[in-house]
Amino acid sequence: MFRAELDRLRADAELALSAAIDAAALEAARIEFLGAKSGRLKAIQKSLGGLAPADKPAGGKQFNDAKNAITACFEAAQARVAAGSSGPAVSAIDVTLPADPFRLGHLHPITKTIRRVQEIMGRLGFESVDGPEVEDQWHNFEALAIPAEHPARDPLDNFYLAVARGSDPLLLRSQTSTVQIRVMENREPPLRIVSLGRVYRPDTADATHYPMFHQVEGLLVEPGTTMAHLKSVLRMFASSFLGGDVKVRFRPSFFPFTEPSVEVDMEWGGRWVEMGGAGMVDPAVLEAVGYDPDTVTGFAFGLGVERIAARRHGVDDIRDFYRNDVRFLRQF
Ligand code: FA5
Repeated sequence: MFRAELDRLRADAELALSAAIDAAALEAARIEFLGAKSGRLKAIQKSLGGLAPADKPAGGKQFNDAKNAITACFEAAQARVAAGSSGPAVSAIDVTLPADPFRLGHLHPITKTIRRVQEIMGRLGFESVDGPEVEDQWHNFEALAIPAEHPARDPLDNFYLAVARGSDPLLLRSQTSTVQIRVMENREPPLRIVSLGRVYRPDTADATHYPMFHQVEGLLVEPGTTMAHLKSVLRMFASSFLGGDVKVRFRPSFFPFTEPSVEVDMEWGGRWVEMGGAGMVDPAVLEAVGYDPDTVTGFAFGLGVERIAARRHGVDDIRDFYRNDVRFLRQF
């Protein structure tokens, strides 16, 4: 009993004294434990008299040890408070304060857009495939019926590399239509593929242009395919991606590798914005990859990923996707 009480007293005193952060707290602890009249040590000293005579010598020694330890602890606390230290490390940490928030990162909005497009097109049966960003003239132009004299091949409109394959300078691909060719060269119809990736053009950056951007390319080659299938797939994609109320418009246009060709516009903030091009795969392209244009038909489309992402999230300027301002990026 006596021993247990003494141990508890000693533990309480050491805790109170080492946690005292100023002279007033130290004095309060001194009075509570070491006070000459009603301190807890004094009270326990009185109970020594109640011990059996045989236990008294051991009890007296235990009492003296505890008293010396508490006194030493008091002197150490006194020196610490006098030196202006705010207390031992244990009292400097307030475990009741809320922790620093742990910031989690997340995917870039363009990466999220790419995954969402892949998921929607996947549900329509389109398999996702990749192609290289460094391309040769055949896949970027010639197989797509863009001959050597075509203005689209102008060095001012492309990022040609100082590296050539034979006499053929390589370039950073200017469109994902290259992947149509790569897939058709290696597979037989029927085909439904979608390819999302970076393309490069020396365009001046503005609200709807950037020199590096992403395209989503779709290609379907199946018997009996018509423009009606193309329009349905694009409308279905637009309403899944942007919401049921989006308006889609098809304007007659020209691309060397589709015939007939259309521009695909979507209404954005009260005005129509061009999202991409599309059309029925040109027989010359089917021939270039070794298909028989008399038995095979298909459609293809290419949309700007930054533009559809901007339309979806109400972003006015696609340059914001690449400014790396976390206040902007955190919103997605
Ligand atoms: C093409 O690139 C064709 N390959 C599309 C195509 C594919 C047509 C298959 C027919 C069949 P165009 O150059 O129009 O087409 O570019 C397509 C889309 O890419 C544009 O509508 C636009 O949304 C986006 N785009 C073009 N240039 C930029 C740019 N500098 N920055 C951001 N987006 C761009």
